[in-house]
Amino acid sequence: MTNIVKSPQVQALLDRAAGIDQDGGNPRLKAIMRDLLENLAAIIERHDISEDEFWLALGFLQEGAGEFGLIAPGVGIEHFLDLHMDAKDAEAGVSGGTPRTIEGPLYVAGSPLVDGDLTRTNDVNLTTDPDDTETLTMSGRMTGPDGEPVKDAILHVWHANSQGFYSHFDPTGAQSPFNNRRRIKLGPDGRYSFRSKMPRGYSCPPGGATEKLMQALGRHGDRPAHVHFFVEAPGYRTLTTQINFGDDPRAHDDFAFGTREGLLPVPDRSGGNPHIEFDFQLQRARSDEDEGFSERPRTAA
Ligand code: MBD
Ligand code: FE
Repeated sequence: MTNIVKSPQVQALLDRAAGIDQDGGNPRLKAIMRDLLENLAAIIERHDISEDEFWLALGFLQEGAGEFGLIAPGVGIEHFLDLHMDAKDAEAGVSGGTPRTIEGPLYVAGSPLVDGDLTRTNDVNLTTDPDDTETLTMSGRMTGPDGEPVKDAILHVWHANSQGFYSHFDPTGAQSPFNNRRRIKLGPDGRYSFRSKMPRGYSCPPGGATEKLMQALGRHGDRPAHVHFFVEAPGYRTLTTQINFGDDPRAHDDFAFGTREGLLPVPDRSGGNPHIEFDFQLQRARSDEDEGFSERPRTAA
């Protein structure tokens, strides 16, 4: 195996390419680019990557750019971001509450904000398109670190329909905007309750870059059925999470690595339709930033 990455010639090339010898530019970006390029060079050397292979990979990324939001969870990096945030929390002595898990690429900002204060309403419905599958109901409590009810929370919910498709991203064009998407404004008691239609698991678009990559890795591109949540509330840290169904045999076989212990409630089917009781526990915000959302670009409609 050749061994040139650490040579003075290549090190000088990497320094210059990352602008290390220039005053201008963004110092953080320069440091990260320097590392990225050196690691890329080391991989080329370690695997003796040919010109053909290098340009094939670049062409794949170029053509698949529209699916980067799907490739990131598919290769486990979105989950790694969670593990990294968990590790930083642990280091800072921050713990407790409902586990976070990946947002995924299919949130749409601006969904209808509906009254979910259970002293005023008893019917919050997420599904506005006809769907001939079981009704799913979900309810529970939103509490803080000391078990206190969280006041005035907004619970964002989004999930697929019975075909595994999300509104705004449905290749059949069948769904109306914001089907299975709501922001539910809770009352002072922190209780929530909604009804919806049972989602099916998601599969990557057939023939797309993510599916091609998964096939080349000997993997599949499917997610088990799941329901996504953001929880925001004054004074508390915004939570990004999801649930899977604890009785779903495929719950642990997620191409996007979103499944986590603590996020696998088992539906109660004794009343006919599945009902899930799930309590959210939030951490207290330590800064304004904690109360906000990541600046990830999101579809808005
Ligand atoms: C999804 O529905 C999803 O939640 C993720 C993370 C990736 C692809 C589809
Ligand atoms: Fe999803």
